[in-house]
Amino acid sequence: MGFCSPVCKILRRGKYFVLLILSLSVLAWIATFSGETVKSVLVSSATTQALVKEVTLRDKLNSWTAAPDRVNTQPLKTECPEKSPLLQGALNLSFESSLKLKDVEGDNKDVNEGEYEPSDCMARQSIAILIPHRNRERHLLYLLHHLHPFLQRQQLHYAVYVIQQAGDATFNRAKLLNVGYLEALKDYSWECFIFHDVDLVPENDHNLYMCDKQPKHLVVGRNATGYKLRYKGYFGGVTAMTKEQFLQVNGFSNIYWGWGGEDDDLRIRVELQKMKIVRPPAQVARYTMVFHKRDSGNEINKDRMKLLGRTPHVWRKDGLNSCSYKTLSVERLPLYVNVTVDIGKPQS
Ligand code: UD2
Ligand code: MN
Repeated sequence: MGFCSPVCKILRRGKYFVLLILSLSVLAWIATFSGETVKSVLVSSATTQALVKEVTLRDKLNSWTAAPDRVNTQPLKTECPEKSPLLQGALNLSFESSLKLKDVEGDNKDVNEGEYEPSDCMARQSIAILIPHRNRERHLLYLLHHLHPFLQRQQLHYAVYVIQQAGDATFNRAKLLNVGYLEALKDYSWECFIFHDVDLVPENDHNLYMCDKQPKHLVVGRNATGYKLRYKGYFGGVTAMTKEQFLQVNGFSNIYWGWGGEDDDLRIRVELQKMKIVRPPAQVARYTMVFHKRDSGNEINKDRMKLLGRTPHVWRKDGLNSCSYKTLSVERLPLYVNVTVDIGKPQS
């Protein structure tokens, strides 16, 4: 015993030591394994969520009234201030003939596929800018050049959609805007839509590109009309309506081919719904219209007065719910989403 006990002690201690090492490694292994498990559970649940998201997204794409919410990967941000500190007021607009698309892209590196959101605060509204277009590339370039920084100074979450009418049938501004609304909602549930002529450049960034409780008309005045409202009830050029307001009036009419009438038709729809058009103060709601002649393929619509008389009777069945078209392509360019569409031609 006297001889064995120190050896036994050592053996026993050694045993404990080995046991200790063994249990520590088991513990370490369990810890690593459970970490991995948690991680993999998280990853797989994220993947499932992503898949679920994609499935619901696809479902929602089939229905044009509902659109997917974006997966928010951003850390929580506080809401942007009611008045952006970045606003500059009246602007010096330039229309340089030497301006190139590459320059405008270079100036707007934070815009991704036509979309932007402030990095330091949460925008108060998400807005889709819809621009009806055919053969006005120069005007589009000037507008993009001024509009992107303008909207960024307003701290908005926005995306620009250009809706191109394919072919050379008579132009139909209103139907293109209906298409823009339907197509943009497939990307995101935009709460506000701005229907924007390609040749109108805002002169003052206090003219907020946000929707109101009532439909909003943003062009009180422009250079060519001495900055005066053209006539009472005028609702052309640039207008802002929420997703719901536009749905409530069944969007624009689809049957105004050629120049004129479609803006008054929208006003009638708004008035029929007992909504009231609001406008920002005249000193800020100012635009420069880049000079142009009447385009060929957009001749004056001689039927417009007759059509306007019918609006109260037909608005329920002529509009968003009857807008048939064929999307030919959707290109996600750096500064805008380019939707090319076949909207057909006037019925004889
Ligand atoms: C006025 C209105 C406009 C619309 C139009 C009658 C203003 C400031 N604007 O514009 O909103 O009601 O009358 O339809 O009062 N476009 C093309 N390619 C074409 C033809 C038209 O891209 O070949 C687009 C473009 O976005 C243009 C818009 O349609 O800005 C309106 O056409 P316009 O500029 O020829 O008509 P305008 O200035 O009389
Ligand atoms: Mn014009």
